[in-house]
This record gives sequence, structure tokens and C-alpha cells, in this order.
Amino acid sequence: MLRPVETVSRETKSLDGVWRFLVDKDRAGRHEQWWTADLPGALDIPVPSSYNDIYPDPAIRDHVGDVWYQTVVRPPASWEGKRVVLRFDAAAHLATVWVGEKEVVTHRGGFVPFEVEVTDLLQYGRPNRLTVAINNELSLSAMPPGRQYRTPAGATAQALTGDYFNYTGLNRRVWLYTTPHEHIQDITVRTDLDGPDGLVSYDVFTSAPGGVTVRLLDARGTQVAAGSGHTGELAVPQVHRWEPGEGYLYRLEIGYGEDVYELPVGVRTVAVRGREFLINGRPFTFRGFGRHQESPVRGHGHDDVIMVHDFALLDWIGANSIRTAHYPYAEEVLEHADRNGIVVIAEQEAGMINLAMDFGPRTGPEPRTFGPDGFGADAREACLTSVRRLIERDKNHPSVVMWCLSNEPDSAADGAREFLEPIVEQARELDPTRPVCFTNVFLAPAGQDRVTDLFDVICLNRYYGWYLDGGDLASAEKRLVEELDQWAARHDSPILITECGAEALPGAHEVAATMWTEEYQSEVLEMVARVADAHAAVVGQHVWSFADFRTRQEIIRPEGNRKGVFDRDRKPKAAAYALRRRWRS
Ligand code: GCB
Repeated sequence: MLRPVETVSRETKSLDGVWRFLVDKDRAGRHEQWWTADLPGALDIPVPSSYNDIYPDPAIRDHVGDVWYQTVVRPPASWEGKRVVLRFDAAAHLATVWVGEKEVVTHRGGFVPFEVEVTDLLQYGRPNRLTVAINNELSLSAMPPGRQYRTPAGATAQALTGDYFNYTGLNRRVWLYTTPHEHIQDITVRTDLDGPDGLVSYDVFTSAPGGVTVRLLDARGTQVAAGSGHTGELAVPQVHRWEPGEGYLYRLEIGYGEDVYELPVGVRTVAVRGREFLINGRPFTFRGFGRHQESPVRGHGHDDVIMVHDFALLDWIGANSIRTAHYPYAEEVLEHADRNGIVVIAEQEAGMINLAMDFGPRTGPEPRTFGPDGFGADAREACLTSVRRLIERDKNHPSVVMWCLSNEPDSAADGAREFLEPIVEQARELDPTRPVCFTNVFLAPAGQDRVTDLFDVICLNRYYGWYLDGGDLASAEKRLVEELDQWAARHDSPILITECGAEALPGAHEVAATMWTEEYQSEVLEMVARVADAHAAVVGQHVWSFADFRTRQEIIRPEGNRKGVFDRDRKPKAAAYALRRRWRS
């Protein structure tokens, strides 16, 4: 799905701002048809943002069910006669939209965009009521997975299977945009290198048959190649490559009838060869973070301020890559990574398909992960849909070098292979150019895990020195080395440590380091780096996590997960300086 852009043939209108908002405490809105009038007794709510932390009210923060958003849209009179599309960059998790009194779209999937043509539904030059009902209920058959339960006090509560707060709402931008009636629907770009030259192949999908022209312009706007037809290949002599650390971008200008679309293009290759991860044919070592797209007050709401600041901190610390744990991030983040040469492992929103790891409240014996009481056919369908949407959205970003198809699934369990294999096959079919991975949990070590051979890179989330051998770094180091050796003995693939770390409470210090101090966190990360650097199969280290983040309330989570090397306000802990010394030297 193409991102809205402004070109000579397309206009956009942002619908961001302060909307009206109502929590549907009695589940009355759908029955009482709240879209037919102004929301009764509504509050103000900023868009984009998660709504959970805007008001200091646990009844809003922890609400389970529907909330309602409403605004008034005034499309310009000059848009009359054009094709007009209403687009949500993301609404977590299940959204139903009304324009005036007409229901126009329902969409599930809280981290990817959806849109609907509203050309004939809008009154141009006049106010139109726009209402959105958003439901945040979790189950094991939808993504991200979670479970509902009754509290002893009789309330309905819920928890994700994964370790983050279930932030919900209109987390990303909302737009109206125009296109000509006959328009460009989608573009797929793939790039290759031939010595010093580059190749850009393209597929353009249009709403009807008709001629397509393409031009490739360099960063100064000079045309370097041109072609025509829905499918083709452009040769770029002496190409300026997109490289880690240097996000050089060309611009592909596509013309179709009256429509023009412009797409940034980075020319680079990605491959796995033996135990190496190659970008542009050269071995790449990952240095960076698994992180969340998360910040105080906004929750999962996209914010350009936080985004640009976070990338500035990535640069300050000397990181070259991130993983978009545990869901697709806003497209702005990928565009920023493209421009800044930050390498991205893009993760789908499959959450944690793992009931052996589920640390949410339990009401009975734990069911098996894969099967009728756990993750079944519906969940697999939902995962297939999430992977498809992720790849369809992010396929053209040069920064994205690998798809992460699942975080810590129960990959040693019966049924794991049957569940994951079709997901891997689909990803390879949709995108034969990028390697695929999943992150392995410590409960599925080499020999017990059943799926690693399906993937290209072995990604290990390992907390030696924290959950394992906490406070005993000598044992932690020994066991980490042993485990890496075991993986390397079984598989001739690169190993990436996708998570490692320890929690630190800012201001907790000890000369002889102990758990929870800033010194201990630095020592754990130093130990993992030493091991990773020395091991022939390891292609890098991603620290968990970039910044502290909110989780559900638990006794092991003081104000959330504190494994950030920055706190939630992006203030550095001692580990940030330790990493900077290592990564920048
Ligand atoms: C993991 C998960 C991540 C958690 C982290 C932790 O393995 O992938 O979501 O936050 O561990 O800190 O426990």
C-alpha cells in the first residue's frame, strides 16, 4: 500500500489534532449508534497518540472494550470531482469507521495502515462528521495475542502474552488524500548491483490499463535512467549505493495518465552467505538495539520529536541498526532510517506465540501453545495476514534488510513447525530478496528447537547474567559461550544476538556491581560484547533495550521494563556511555 504523498497530481490533508473521545464503559455505543450524533460527554484526545496515559485515570488506562473517536472534516471545495481516500496509518487494534452516518470500513491490525475511498461520501467545502470505534480486546486468535480474565473484584481485565503495555487508540496519522480517478495503486522496487553499476527493477500496479513512464533521479534531481511500461529494469551506471551509515536515496518518479507518484529508492543488496550477513556484498556486523516505538504520555503514538531524537541518540551511541520489536513501526520511522542509513530488522506484530513464556495472570493449568486451547488455525491465519501486510507496506525500504517473522515463539513445542513453516514460505514468496529470521527464546535451545533450519539467521534472545545466572557473570559468560558453540555446531548460519541485557534503576550504584545497578548493567553488556566479538559465527549484538518502556503491572517491572540503556525520558544510564565507548571506538 502506497504512502500518501504530495505530487503534482496528489494532495494530502492531515486530520491530526485534537479529536473528541469517549470510553464506552457500558458497551452502549454500537447499540445506541453513537456515530449518528456528537459523542455525549466526550473528552479531548490528541491524534496521533495512544489514549491510555493522556488522562490520570486507571479506568481509561485499563479499559477493555470499545472507545470512540470523533472529529469534523472539511475537505476543500476544490477537491470535488477528484478521487478522495481516507487513510489511517494505524488504529490499534480493531477499528470501525463512519463518515456521517455511513459505515465505511472495518479493519483489524493495529500497526499497519488501512484506507477507504470516500469520494462520493463527503460533502466538499462543508463539515463532515467522522467517527471511529476502536476495540482493544485481546485473544489468542488475533494479533497481537493476549487473554482476558475476570479479576477477583469482578472486573474484566486483559494482558498481552508479550512484555509490553497494550497501548491502543489512533496511534498514527490520519489523512485525506486525493488521486486522479485512474491512478497508481502500488509499486514494487527491487535493486541489485553489477560491479560499480546498479539495477533498479520495478513493477507498477495501476487502476486500469494504460501507459506508465518512470524516471530515476539522483539526490540532486538529475535524471540518471528512464523507462516505460508497468514492469522494467533501469540500469544506473556508477551507482551511488545505499550503505549502512549513508542513506543515499534516488527518487523514482512514476507517471501514469494524469497521476504522478514519487518513491525514494536506495540501491543496495542483502544476502546471507555461510556464516556472514552481507550488505552490498560486504560482511555487516549489527550494533544496536531491540526497542519499542514507545514514549511517556504518548504510549505507542507516533511522534516526530521522539523519533528524530531517538535517531540522534542512536548516532551518538554509535549504533548502526535496530529491530522494530514487537510490531511494525510507523512508516515515518522507516523513512527516517532510509535517509540516515540505519539498518532495520522489521518485525511483524505476531506478539509472543508462546504459552510456556506467558507471564500474564493464570487461572488454570497452562494449555499447550499450539492446539485448540492455545494458538490454532485462526492465529496462524492472523499471523499470515500480519506478515503479508508488513511486507506489502515495507518492501520498498532500503533500510529493511531482514523480516523477523516471530518473537520468541514456543519453537520447541509440538506443532511449532506446522505453525511457522507456512508463514516462512509466504514471506519468501512475497519477498525473495530479503533473509528471514525469528527470535529464539532460551527455552528452545539448540537440539530442542524445531524450526531454525527454516530461517536464514539464528537470532538469540539471551539474558545470561539476568534471568539466567543473575549476579554471577563468570557463569553467565561460560554458559553463553557454550550455547553459541552448540548452535554453531548444528547450523552453518550467522548468529545474531537479538536481545541481551540487564535492568538498571537510574541512580542505583555499587562499586562491586550487583543486579539492578547501572554498573551491573554495563558489565553484562560488556561481557556479551566480549563473547560476541570473539565468536566466529556471531554477526552482532542488539541490546535490549534502547529505552525503558511501560509493561503491564508486575512485581518484576518497577514502572515497567528497565533494561533500557536510556531511561524512558531518554536520559542515559552508565551503560549508554559504555556502549558509546565500545561502538564509537
Ligand atoms: C524478551 C522479550 C522482550 C522482553 C524481554 C525482557 O525476551 O522478547 O519483549 O521485554 O525479554 O526484558 O524480559
